[in-house]
Amino acid sequence: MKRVYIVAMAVVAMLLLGVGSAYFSDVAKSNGNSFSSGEFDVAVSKDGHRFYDDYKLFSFDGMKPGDERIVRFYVKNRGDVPVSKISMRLNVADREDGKLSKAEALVDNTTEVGELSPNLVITSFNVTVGNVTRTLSEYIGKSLKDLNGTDIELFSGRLEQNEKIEVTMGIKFREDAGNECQTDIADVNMTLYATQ
Ligand SMILES: [Ca+2]
Ligand SMILES: [Ca+2]
Repeated sequence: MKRVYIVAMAVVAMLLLGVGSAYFSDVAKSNGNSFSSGEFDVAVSKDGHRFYDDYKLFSFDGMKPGDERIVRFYVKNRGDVPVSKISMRLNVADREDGKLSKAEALVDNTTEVGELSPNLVITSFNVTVGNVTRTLSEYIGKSLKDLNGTDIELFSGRLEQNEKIEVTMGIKFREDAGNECQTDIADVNMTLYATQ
């Protein structure tokens, strides 16, 4: 058994030497080559048909505790270079809408800062590409305030030109939110980062 092994090794070594001592040669030419850069562009859409570089996706007004809304949007690769990763960062700012309401004034002593975003909670979070849906369960149960400034990876893989992803987020106004949230506004800016 041991001998067979040694013989085999010797054959391999000889074959390798043979490759190094070949005398064949050949020349091929290639002229007129060039590099050009492709376009790298992602865009966002509310309906999945018309896409924009900058677009307001939602405005939910007059919400009351217990209300739930679905945010749905699409991100498309509009360029001709494949996208390998898309992430999203939310920038959330809380403000009061003018002066405090009567009931609010009794419990809210911060007139400049609103209290809404800690009371808006993610109830569902899905990303669909083609017919595959992935749930981003690690963010469910977190508030918009918790997600403020966090980089959320929406997609990783290969998104070709004109392919898109669909993102849906369920957001619920906590049932136990207090009067300090009345007439408050949470401004949400969303930035989508795409990587080649
Ligand atoms: Ca306040
Ligand atoms: Ca308030």
